[in-house]
Amino acid sequence: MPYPYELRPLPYAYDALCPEISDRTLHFHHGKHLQTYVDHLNKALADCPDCQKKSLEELLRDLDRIPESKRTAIRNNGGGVYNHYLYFDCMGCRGSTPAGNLSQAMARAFGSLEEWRVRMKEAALGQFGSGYAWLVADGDCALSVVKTPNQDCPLSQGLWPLLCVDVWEHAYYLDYQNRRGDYLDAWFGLINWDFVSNRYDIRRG
Ligand code: MN3
Repeated sequence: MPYPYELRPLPYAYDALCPEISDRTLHFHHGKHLQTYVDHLNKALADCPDCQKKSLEELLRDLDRIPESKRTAIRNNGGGVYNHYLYFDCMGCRGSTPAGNLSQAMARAFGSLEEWRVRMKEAALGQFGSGYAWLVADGDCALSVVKTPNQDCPLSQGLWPLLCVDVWEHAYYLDYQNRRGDYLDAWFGLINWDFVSNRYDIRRG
């Protein structure tokens, strides 16, 4: 994904996540909200040739190496692009379960998939205001659950994001209004575990 960034299509149709997430929500979320992050990221990078040469991952991993005048805009809008692509990529496969190495690592870290769900929901409900809950791997490929505010990305904390759930109200308000917990319960059933398992294998190398 080099500069200038473009809005990547969803990996499924806008109505693929119905009824849990409506096509109306996805149209706004992908076509409007994410598009705005893409536009603002390009604007922030327009007069920073050094930043343009780096990948989005590199930018977010090393925010301290970005010129100070650009740092906040790239943190917010670069995170906005990266986090949304991961969020959308991690959905769309009902009935899948963690496979292979990821399944074993989850058993080590959480005991069971059910226990992971409890912790993930706790993190997502506990994120005050806007943000995300994440399944992440550390440098030793050990797993944990973290939450971040706004568009902050775990890459900036030296963690590798495997899976995230967006708990900004724009992700669920049209379908669930204030019921964030109901949205989360539905989201668990939409996870594309094959994608997440594969992402973990890539991280392990
Ligand atoms: Mn969002």
